[in-house]
Amino acid sequence: MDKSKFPNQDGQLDEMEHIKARSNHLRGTIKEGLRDRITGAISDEDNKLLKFHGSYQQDDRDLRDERRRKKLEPAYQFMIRVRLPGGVATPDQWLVMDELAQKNGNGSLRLTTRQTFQLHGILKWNLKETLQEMNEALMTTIAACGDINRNVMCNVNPEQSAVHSEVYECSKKLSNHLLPETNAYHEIWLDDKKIVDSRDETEPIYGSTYLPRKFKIGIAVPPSNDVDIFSQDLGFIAIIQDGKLKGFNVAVGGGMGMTHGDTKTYPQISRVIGFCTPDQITEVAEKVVTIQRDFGNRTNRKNARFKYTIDARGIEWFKDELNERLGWDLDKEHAYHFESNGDHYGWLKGKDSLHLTLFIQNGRVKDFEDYPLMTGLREIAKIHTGEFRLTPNQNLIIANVTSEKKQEIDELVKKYQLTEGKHYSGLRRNSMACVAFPTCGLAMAESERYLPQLLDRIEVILEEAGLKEEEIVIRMTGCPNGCARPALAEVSFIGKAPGKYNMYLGGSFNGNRLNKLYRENIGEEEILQNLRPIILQYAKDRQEGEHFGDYVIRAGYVEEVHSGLDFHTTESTRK
Ligand code: SRM
Ligand code: SF4
Repeated sequence: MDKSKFPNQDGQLDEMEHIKARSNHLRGTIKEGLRDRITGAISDEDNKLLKFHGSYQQDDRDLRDERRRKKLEPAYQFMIRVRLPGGVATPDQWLVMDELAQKNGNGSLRLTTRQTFQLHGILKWNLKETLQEMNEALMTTIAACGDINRNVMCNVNPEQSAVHSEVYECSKKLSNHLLPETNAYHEIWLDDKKIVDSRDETEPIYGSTYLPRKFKIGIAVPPSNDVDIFSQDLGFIAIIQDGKLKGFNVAVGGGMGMTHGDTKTYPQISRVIGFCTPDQITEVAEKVVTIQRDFGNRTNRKNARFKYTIDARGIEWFKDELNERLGWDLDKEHAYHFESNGDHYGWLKGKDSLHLTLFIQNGRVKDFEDYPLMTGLREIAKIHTGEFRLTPNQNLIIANVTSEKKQEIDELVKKYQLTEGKHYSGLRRNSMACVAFPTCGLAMAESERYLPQLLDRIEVILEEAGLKEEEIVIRMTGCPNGCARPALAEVSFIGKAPGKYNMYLGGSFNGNRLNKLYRENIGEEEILQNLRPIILQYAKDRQEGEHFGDYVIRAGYVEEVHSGLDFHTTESTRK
């Protein structure tokens, strides 16, 4: 590949750059690899390209050792991620996903932290059929993963229906505008004939090596910051005046991922740089993406995210570059205020209809022993006439329910115990955990399978402190990649090794501040020993309305972190 196309790149281009360049616009040899019946896997190079098609090759890590002992190849299987802007799905689409999970997947659906579905456990032989059936239900997986713009998030907003539809339309517009142009997806999965000679194919926005790294966009509608706008590479904050959408503040350069022990990597919060109108949103997004395309680091993937591109050159450089590419200047940002980054559960009244938000623990939809969640949601999908909205907190909204349908839905909720008899603590209602074991190849510790247990024990302390109802944002991930956005939680745990976590404190309740390392590499007993005195003290000393994350800073447990650049450097523990 021609390195001169990318200025500011010292050193050797990362191998992934060469893979993209020679991939023939993301085709590689995926098609041939799927036909190979000798192995359940595809080649490493195709696996890297497959991400752009919305799928990852994985293996069941619970079975790794046993299969190795038996000299069998790992239990290869694939994860499929749908591209679902704003997390909106029709009841029919829900039913198709449910059926595919039963037929080809592991019998469960995963609602992700970016408002979409994931299927796990798909065998190579079933990949194509699964994608085709999704396609028939008008769902695609293209660019759900890979070095490209991913699923565009959008506030789920059950309260302001009119604004929701407008903002949701913007998220679809952005998502479509930033899709790759290659016909590879259609050829490989949908048996499309080659429409053009692929040598003549172009990618007007991305170019043939796409972006240096993944790219994420979200739209928030204050006062809700459910999309965690400050974690996005590019965020739009809706400015509503007199009930009408006036435009968006533009925020750039957020991101959560880091590597343990590598202080050149860090989570970062985005910065608001100006304002644009709804008509300008795609132009702004496109220009921002091209700046990352041209200046992002293509030699070191660990420093290739957009946040590093901006931090390396400074926000003023970025603003000038953007204004120059736009040919006009962003307006001055407008005032805004966020209250929380969580969801509001139960029934809420929109403009013309009703919305029911259900708590889905860690986004896992399956039938549990005494809790037939998947069956219950399937029965609701069969009668529901509105839509489903997957929330950025891994929960689910049965949206746009007419008053006539409400009773029927209530009966199903009761019959399948979807909320009935479950009184979740404020902590659990505000919890998230990433997938981690057994499917995630990068997991260092359990997350989804462990957090509920840890919460049981923290809830005992909360009960003792009289804080069972207190809303505290708690998040866990199995490694520092940050898939449940842990750096923005009031309390978080990031996996280091089996049963061992780093504990962070001091994020804000509305998601506008990074937290800080408090204790390193601790197990469950130490977690509880460390948390208990802080929680008891908080119950005694907190000021009126003071959130836990603010309290731990005021009380001196951790320093406030103002920027990701200080994440590793401010004093770690004062108490
Ligand atoms: Fe993630 C990689 C799961 C949201 C940062 N993420 C992965 C992979 C694909 C592991 C891999 O590369 O082999 C995980 C698959 C696990 C599995 O078995 O399903 C994975 N990420 C997830 C999901 C499913 C977590 C969940 O519990 O919901 C989320 C899917 C979102 C979606 O629908 O698109 C998910 N990942 C996130 C988020 C949160 C967000 O985007 O709002 C982040 C932090 C924000 C950010 O990007 O900065 C995130 N995932 C990462 C990273 C670190 C990127 C970095 O900057 O260093 C990786 C690893 C990588 O890219 O190298 C990663
Ligand atoms: Fe896997 Fe790490 Fe993401 Fe969790 S945070 S899903 S362990 S990559």
